[in-house]
Amino acid sequence: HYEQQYLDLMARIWREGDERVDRTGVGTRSIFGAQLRFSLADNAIPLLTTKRVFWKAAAREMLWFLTGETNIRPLVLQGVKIWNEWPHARYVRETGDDIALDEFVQRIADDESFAARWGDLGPVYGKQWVDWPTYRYRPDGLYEKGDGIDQVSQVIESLRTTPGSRRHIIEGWNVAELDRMALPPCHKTYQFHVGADGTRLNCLLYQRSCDVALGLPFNLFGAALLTRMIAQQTDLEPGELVWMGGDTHLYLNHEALIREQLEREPRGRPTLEISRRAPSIFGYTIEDFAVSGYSPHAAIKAPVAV
Ligand code: UFP
Repeated sequence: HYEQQYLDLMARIWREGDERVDRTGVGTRSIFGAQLRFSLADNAIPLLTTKRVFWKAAAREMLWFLTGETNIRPLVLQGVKIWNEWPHARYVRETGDDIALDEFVQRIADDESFAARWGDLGPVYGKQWVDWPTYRYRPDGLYEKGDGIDQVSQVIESLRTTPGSRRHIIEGWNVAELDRMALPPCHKTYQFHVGADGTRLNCLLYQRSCDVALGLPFNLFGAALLTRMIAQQTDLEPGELVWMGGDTHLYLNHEALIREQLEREPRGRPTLEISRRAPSIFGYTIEDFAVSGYSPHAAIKAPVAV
């Protein structure tokens, strides 16, 4: 079963990983360098079945990236909670106001100007993907702002015109702007590749840092969905998703989740259907996506390290 790779990775990290004190102070067991491979052919999707993964949240997040948005408000209004902890932590840190997370999120939803001030994550994925900033030298030696680069459109164009290229890359790691991001990109590089017979689109995701229990299930689904949308837009068949991790870790406070999940058996092979071809990569909506054959084991709750 495709999921066994994930379970094996989880078991190996828990068994053999180096214990490290990480940035969050929670502590991890970690290995450096890991690879997973999943077929995306015939609508196959690397969605975990040993616990319920709320794939719609990952899909909404992916659509949000494609809009170039970096404020959490549109996600909050759709009930997607995955980014809430970061702005909340910053708010508490910078104002000293010890507001509860739920209350903070409610304010983001209710108060647009509060959201504008406190809901922004800085120039994270969406900004870099579709509007990577550029600068021009002026004759007087100063810089001025140039037009932003839409990497997503450029990759689609290059896949269409030079499918054999080895340069189909969407990059999130904008070195000059890392210090303004709430979280420097984890899934930082997506490389696309057209398979030897010229009909299949493969994707390699390089993730520099990976929370295997909570982050990876989302990141795999997101990458697969992005690949499927781009394949549809470029008239290619979905090929393979290759995932590569840098610091690939389990948080020590996820022990209960890990023990529970490793006792479960994968169940069935869900598929992802995209019901229509949107006019462009930016035209998809959540209603265009359906997952079938998904009857996973129950969700497992665990705290996210901020
Ligand atoms: N993380 C993921 N996937 C994501 C994301 C975050 O696994 O999509 F946004 C995890 C990895 C790590 C933490 O545990 O969040 C980021 O911390 P750091 O920047 O210190 O690597």
